[in-house]
Amino acid sequence: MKQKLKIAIQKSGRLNDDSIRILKECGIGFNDGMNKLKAEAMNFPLEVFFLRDDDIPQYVEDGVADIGIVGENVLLEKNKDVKIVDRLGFGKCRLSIAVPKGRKYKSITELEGQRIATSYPGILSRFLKKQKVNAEIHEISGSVEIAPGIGLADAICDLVSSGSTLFMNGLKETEVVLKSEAVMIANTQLAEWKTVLLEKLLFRINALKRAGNNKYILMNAPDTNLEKIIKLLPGMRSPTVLPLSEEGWSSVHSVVNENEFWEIIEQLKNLGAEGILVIPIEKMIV
Ligand code: PRT
Ligand code: ZN
Repeated sequence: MKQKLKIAIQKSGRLNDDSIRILKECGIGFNDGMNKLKAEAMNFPLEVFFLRDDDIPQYVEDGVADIGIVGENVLLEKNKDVKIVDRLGFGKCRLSIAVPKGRKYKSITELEGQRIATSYPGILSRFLKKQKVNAEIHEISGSVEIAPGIGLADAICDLVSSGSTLFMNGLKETEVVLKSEAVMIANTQLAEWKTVLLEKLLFRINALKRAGNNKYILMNAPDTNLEKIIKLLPGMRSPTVLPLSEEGWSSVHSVVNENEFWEIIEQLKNLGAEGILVIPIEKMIV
């Protein structure tokens, strides 16, 4: 039997869909049927384990799985000996402290001696220690946001994404303890052949990430401003320039980074570029 790399992903929950999607977009197909513990990939030597996210760091540390996809918040809470090999750009959230909306709050020193409910006692206690604040940490496993309302705590420390859960429970965010996203973790002592497979996988993931951050753009440009337009568009090596059948105009193609995108479009328009088309890129290999 061919040797396989073993990856652990969340069985169900917020990271499940995106973890499966990223592998599929890397060309790795598998049956992700319900109630399955594991699946064999069809076109990559990979075995996929479906687990609870909380268990993934331990499985990777022990080498039961070689790699795994997990929220950085879970990883830091579990404090296991694994390494982060890539940040995946999904599952973004922050771990924040929140207090009742009506309470006046100026600084973290006001939490001295107070009760804070959280499912992240490890991360929170390290954070408070750094801030030189002594508080009573109450560990609860779910529905943390109701703790102040029922008199269990004065503040909470929980994951936030849109902020609507805090809002609905009459709470306001006061400190960001951690910014988190899904990360790829790996066992620290992978065999050479496993490292080779991991590198292959990361190469594909990076092609996806790069593509997601870039757009392919095409436009008609007046030849009079062609040089200035080309200077704005670095492209992969340099932009493609093709003559239009109408004299004095060219078609220019290039790749533009999302962060600079709107600024560049403005400048292109000012230089007389017309018919600008922007197209998503599926994969980008440099
Ligand atoms: O069953 P299993 O143990 O595997 O899953 P789980 O229930 O422990 O985790 P799950 O699926 O809820 O979340 C998995 C991971 O998704 C987390 O560890 C984070 O890394 C990431 N993530 C991203 C989030 C959120 N955003 C998020 N908003 N995890 C939880 N939330 C919760 C938060 O706890 C709060 O209850 O959503 C609520 C707040 O959301 P907003 O949008 O109202 O602010
Ligand atoms: Zn969990």
